Amino acid sequence: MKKRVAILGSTGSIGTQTLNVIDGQSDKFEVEVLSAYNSSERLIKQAIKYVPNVVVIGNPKHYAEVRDALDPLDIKVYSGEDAINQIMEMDTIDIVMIGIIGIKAIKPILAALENKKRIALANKESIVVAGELITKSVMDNVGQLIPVDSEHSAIFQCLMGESDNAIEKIVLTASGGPFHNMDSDYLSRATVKEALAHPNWDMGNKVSIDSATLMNKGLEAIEAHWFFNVPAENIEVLIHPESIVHSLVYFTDGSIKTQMSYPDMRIPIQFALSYPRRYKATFPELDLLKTGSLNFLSPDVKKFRNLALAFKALKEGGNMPCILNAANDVAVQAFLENKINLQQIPDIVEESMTLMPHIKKPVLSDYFETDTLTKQKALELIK
Ligand code: MN3
Repeated sequence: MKKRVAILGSTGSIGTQTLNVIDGQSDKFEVEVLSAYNSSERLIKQAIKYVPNVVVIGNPKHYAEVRDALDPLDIKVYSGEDAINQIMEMDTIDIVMIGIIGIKAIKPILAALENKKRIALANKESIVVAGELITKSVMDNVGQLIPVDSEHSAIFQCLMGESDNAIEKIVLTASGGPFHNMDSDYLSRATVKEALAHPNWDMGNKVSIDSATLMNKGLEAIEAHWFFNVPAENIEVLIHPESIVHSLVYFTDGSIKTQMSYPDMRIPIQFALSYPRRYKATFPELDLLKTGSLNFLSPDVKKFRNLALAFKALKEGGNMPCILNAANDVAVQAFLENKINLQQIPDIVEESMTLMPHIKKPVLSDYFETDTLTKQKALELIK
């Protein structure tokens, strides 16, 4: 029987690549739910092509438009963020792809876990901010939370069959973004266009800027801590400009395992859907004879201060990663709007971490409150 997939954020980068994977594996998977927040036109086009049982348009403003367009087809159309949580109760969903960005993914993730759905998690912010609650829910529900982030998918694959063995350390690889060779001065003059031009990966704007500042890797260190239960001291970052080695796991016996492939998100997306099986890919396989040499360098944490700030937030715990993430969100947006330069992003993040109250044992509502208050604070700092 085909696995039925719900895609949250189906019109975004992860969502469209997930549909592309399903196109190539149409005997294995089918689309049960498509959901987007604002992109109603693209959502309608996708719904006409895939004819899922349910379509959710997040923003109620677009509800009538989507409902009317899909009226001739036998598709239920819902609207609003609560609808996304409610559809997790549908027993016709096997796998939920979380392709939306931001902490608004936390509630759908918890709802999916409670309803025993496999989660393919492409959203970083949710586990960075609420990793403690999410991993507790995974334990309580004996849930399946499979990483889609390429580094974490690599680590996850390296750890298959290793549950009885201690991990000595995890090394996350980073392309270094477009600026890893540039000096700090250059970074403070970098344009939005340069910062968005990621060398290897095709990604959304927010992740591209986070890659250029290495905040992306900082958030991924926090993500790795929660996914694999490894302390901050045993997580390291290596710059690897070719993006072929997608992270490494060091074991105590001196062995190092890695997963290699071209930088193509469809590989971790497909694996999160097919796990524990592997299906024949419809996209190109890595040719080592064509990749040339692979290089590894230490990240410069003086130049890329976000990376050090993220490790600091991870060590302090509680709502500190939430403060880091919220301040960074606002600062990245301000950079995209040309209000601050790239090197002011860590300034805003660091000041927010100093000024916001640290809650050591936050509950769910604390995260949403911390997010709102930190964003207000960061906006004040930018003005
Ligand atoms: Mn990644």
